[in-house]
Amino acid sequence: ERSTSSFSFSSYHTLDEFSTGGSQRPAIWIDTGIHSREWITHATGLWTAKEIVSEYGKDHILTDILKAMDIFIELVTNPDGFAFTHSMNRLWRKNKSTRPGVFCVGVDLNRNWKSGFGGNGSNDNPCSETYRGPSPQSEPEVAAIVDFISTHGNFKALISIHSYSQMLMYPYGRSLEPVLNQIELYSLAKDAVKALYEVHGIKYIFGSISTTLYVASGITVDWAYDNGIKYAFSFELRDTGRYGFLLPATQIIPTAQETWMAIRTIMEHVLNH
Ligand code: ING
Ligand code: ZN
Repeated sequence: ERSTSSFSFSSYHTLDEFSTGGSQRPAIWIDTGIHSREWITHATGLWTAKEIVSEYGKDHILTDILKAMDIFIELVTNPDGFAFTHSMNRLWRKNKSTRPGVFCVGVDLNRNWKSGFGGNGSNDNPCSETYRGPSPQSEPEVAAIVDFISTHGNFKALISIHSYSQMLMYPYGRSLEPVLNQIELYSLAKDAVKALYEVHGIKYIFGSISTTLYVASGITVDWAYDNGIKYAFSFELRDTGRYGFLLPATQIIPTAQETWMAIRTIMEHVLNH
């Protein structure tokens, strides 16, 4: 049982690995905070890391998962944006990249991925909140993940955590076309949402991104799916808009507890398939 910070991009930008040994075991990726203002996601990821470490050896399902697979969590996926939400603008979403001759700051890191880059539901205007950037993976935050996951070569699941809206979704975002295993993903999402509901009675809706929310191109989970990660999910955590991004601190632990049960359901399925 160990939890190690296996490498870091900067003091702020670290990846946590949970592993019981082996090498290049089948792995599960979780990222939080790709949009800096979605503070409940970082908090949920941190609580999840604590839960994984403290429940290993006690929770039989988690123990079985960790005996066969490794879990990686990137908590602060957009470090510059996150710092800016503390110092200047609590509602900043994008990263903080600047380019010569471009007046507006920042790229939407959930539009900068190669799959469907430039398609519907992304924007080529640098001043837009969904600006996709000049080219696929132009942003170091995205390029680092692409490089890490591709080099590793054995990721089976990817879970990208956003807020808010109370949804659990799978590809595609870029089109209404169903993925090949959409029946399996639908039924797994249904089970995960049920496990979540049983904790505190919070209702999530689920389905593909494009049919549940809206069409969005160049997104993390479409890239994962297109690169062979057949269990690719995106959460939108609490709430449904009363507090939105400014979710009160009293809801952090309940949100993390219920989200964990959904994540655990997904991991258990991945272990058995
Ligand atoms: N909404 C997401 C956004 O990037 C989303 C919706 C999630 C799209 C997952 C695609 C994949 O527009 C928020 N709240 O960030
Ligand atoms: Zn988001």
